Amino acid sequence: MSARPLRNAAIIAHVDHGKTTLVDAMLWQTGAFRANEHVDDRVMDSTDLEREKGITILAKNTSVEWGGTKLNIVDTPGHADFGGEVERALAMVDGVVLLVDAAEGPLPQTRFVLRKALALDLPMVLVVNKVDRPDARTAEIADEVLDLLIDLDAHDHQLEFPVVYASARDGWASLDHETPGVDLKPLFEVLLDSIPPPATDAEGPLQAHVTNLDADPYVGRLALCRIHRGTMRKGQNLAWCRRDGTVVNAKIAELYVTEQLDRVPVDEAGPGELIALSGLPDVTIGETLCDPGHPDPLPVLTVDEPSLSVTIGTNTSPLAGKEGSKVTARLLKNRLDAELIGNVSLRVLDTERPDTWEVQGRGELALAVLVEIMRREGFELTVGKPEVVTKEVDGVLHEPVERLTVDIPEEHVGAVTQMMGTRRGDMTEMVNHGTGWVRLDYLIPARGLIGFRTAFLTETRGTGLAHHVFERYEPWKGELRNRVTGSIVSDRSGKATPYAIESIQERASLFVAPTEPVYEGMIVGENSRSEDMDINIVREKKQTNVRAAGSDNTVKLVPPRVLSLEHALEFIAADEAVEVTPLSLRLRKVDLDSTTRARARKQLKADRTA
Ligand SMILES: Nc1nc2c(ncn2[C@@H]2O[C@H](COP(=O)(O)OP(=O)(O)OP(=O)(O)O)[C@@H](O)[C@H]2O)c(=O)[nH]1
Ligand SMILES: [Mg+2]
Repeated sequence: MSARPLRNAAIIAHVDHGKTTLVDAMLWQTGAFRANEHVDDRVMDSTDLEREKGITILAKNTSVEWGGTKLNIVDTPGHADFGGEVERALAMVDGVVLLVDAAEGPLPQTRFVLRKALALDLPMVLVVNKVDRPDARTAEIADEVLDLLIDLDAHDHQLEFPVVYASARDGWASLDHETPGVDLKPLFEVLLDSIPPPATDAEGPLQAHVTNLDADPYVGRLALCRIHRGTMRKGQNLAWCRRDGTVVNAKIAELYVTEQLDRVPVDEAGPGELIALSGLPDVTIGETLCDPGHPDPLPVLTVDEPSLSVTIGTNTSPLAGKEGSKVTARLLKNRLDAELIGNVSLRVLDTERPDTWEVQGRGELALAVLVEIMRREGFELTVGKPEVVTKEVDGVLHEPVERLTVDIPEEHVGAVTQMMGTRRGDMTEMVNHGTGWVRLDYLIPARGLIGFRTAFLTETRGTGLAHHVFERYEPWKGELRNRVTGSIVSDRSGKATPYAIESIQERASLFVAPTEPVYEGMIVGENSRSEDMDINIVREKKQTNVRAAGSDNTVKLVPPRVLSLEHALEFIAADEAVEVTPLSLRLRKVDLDSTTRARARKQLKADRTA
């Protein structure tokens, strides 16, 4: 084992402010790659979905060596829906690097991660990143972070922190905002100076906290731990303090530490190290591993509660079973249970249906990512409309409220303020940067944000930027209507025809193309009016012998609107669902039968007028 000095730091920031890019640069400049080696950008974003979406979803650690000191770095996701990953990462480290984009400044997730770091009283280094941007406001950012700290009730000692200016993309850092740097040396020096080394009680009885899980194809489940005290040895016996309070005897099989991007087997690891170990097949996050003579559990890790839920069930559409390999309720339940083990931000609850579960998560993206991963594994699913998770506080119904920041060109302020009003957003601040862009801050019920993005982009002609993060629970704010349009529903099964599409396309925006299979109760478009409309989308043109054959070809068809999974989930109403298979996304009514739906609509009208 190396007796090198050690530092553990997490990089935290709002989404896209450049965390993973900075880790790339740190790896390059400490010799992780050969000069001529081909390495993809953002090497830590290693899963398929991360590469496709260009965002970090899972926190991951790497290590670099600087001047003889080993620096473990945990790269965290910046998207609000994956905040649970950040909370866990903070449990592994002794300090944080807060990254803030020099042009965008602090945004909602900056506030969230900073609040978590303050609560743990972790020392902080501020890195103002992307100072190369032409619209950078480099000199203003440190003050904005200071304001944010004061707003978050930081203690006096937390208001002093070193500031480093950087361009992660170009691989340099500087202590002076007016002088560009040449490499990351200034950043490394500040980090080693300001992030304290872990407490080094190497002789005390072993105590290690399981903060994450991973899987290895050869040795099975890996527990990722921070060693808080003592030394851990390969093959050693452990007192395994379980979540339920019991203590079990266990034995470490393999022990690994991270060196750059690799997990390296070692015989022992000392206090402060971040390690991975195998040998505990059903270990879960938050458990403690101790010296057999000193079972001394650390508090079970807690993360913020989920605020959004969807129902996920087996595919019950008439087209079920044609495209996926995993279609049974049992397979689905096993998969959801398996997800719970590594993803502490999720909850799975039973519903009254034996083939459907309620899955709660941090936001639409977190839930959509789970569904996307499952469909790639071969699942066919029915996913319901996202609903907020409410709770009773002192007998009063409460709902989650989010902090929302929007950046928009000045000319859209009127339209956006009006739109926020109907969604019951309360404006808390308005800043005009004098650049033609305005920043508006809101507190808004999470319900008001369901389906918000599409409407917001329409209002701002695609230019607006919006970010939100959970703030707190507040009393229920009353009725709120998000979608003003109805659905166009197919009244029978068959294949959509050009003729039928042409006759409806002026009054609706359609989701299906000619020859696509449809079924009774499937949603084939969005009605421009507020009510639902059942139509025959498989209608063939009457053949007459007057017209020339092939006249269908002259029909001018508008291409169908293709919804992504996130958009589909945003779009659907309470009585609608999304059918997900490995190959297709279809929107449908929960109740497919057009007769019973018509009856229900009539009943609703009668109730309203009564
Ligand atoms: N101009 C400029 N762009 C940068 C810089 N650092 C990162 N970027 C760009 O910003 C984008 C986001 O970078 P990432 O490193 O993925 O950001 P992140 O903070 O890891 O994002 P999440 O993990 O999804 O929260 C990429 O397009 C980078 O190329 C920089 O110093 N200057
Ligand atoms: Mg990242």
